[in-house]
Amino acid sequence: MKKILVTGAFGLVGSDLVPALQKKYGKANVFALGNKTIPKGFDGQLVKGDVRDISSLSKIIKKHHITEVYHLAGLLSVGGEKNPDIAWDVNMNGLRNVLELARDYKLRVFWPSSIAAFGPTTPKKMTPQHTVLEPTTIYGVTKVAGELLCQYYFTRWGVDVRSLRYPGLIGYKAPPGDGTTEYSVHIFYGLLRENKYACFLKADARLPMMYIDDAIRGTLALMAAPAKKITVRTAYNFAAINFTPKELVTEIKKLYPTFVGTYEPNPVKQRIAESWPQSIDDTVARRDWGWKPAFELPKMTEVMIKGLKKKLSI
Ligand code: AKB
Repeated sequence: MKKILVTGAFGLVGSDLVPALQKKYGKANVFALGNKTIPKGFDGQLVKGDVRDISSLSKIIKKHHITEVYHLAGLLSVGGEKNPDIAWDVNMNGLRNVLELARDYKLRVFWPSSIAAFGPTTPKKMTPQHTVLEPTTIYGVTKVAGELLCQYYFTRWGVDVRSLRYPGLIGYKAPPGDGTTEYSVHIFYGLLRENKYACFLKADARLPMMYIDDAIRGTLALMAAPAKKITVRTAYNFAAINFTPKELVTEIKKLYPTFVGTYEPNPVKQRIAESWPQSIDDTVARRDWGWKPAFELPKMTEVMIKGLKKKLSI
């Protein structure tokens, strides 16, 4: 039986991934590693630690006979610009520690890359799998370096590490993180709390996005695929939908006609958004391990509102 460790277990991805893994493999076999933000009433196996500390990670892996790691802990784009040193330390040293332990203990690893690996010199529309990677954020730099490190550990040491370039992910279980695409989560809190939201990006800032259920399904499918099917050992392009803040506001207004969406672009966040692609070509993921998204913008909007209303008891 697999024994799974999830780092960053209580962030946007972890909050949905941990229950999905618990359902698939049993609560006894999934260990959620949290550092600071551990929600009250978490139902599962909790371990405490910091991914920057290789000896505590090693003890956890040995003690619980871990066979697979979903290494999600890391800073996002906006958080990274506020503190580049911490972003480098957590994102790079955390990943390197996990890969070192994966080599020693023969672990399979999932690590998320991001559309942040791309930059202003990357083709913006239907960005291909293999293309220019010249990001302008420290977060993006850690994603490119991380992708290459994963590929290095695979080719040099045979570590079975797999990765996806996540687009902006939208979910309601965890509070939104300190990222650029996160306006698409904040907007639903604004809707339900005040019936208005001032977006920190321009109305026409088109970005690749995905509902969290699609992201979790894709992540589990990638990890379950036979190793011989995995032809990309940096990170797969991974796509579902793309929209602008204005298009999201329009979609929300179909359900809540009095909702007011305004635009107050923040220069740092807008610059980051402008440096990223608008749409992604995920042909290689579709071909290699059968990726296919299920959520379009209208369905995502409906499900987000329903889920968040329940969470906020509205
Ligand atoms: C961010 O905006 O920083 C993240 C990402 C696209 O990786 N959501």
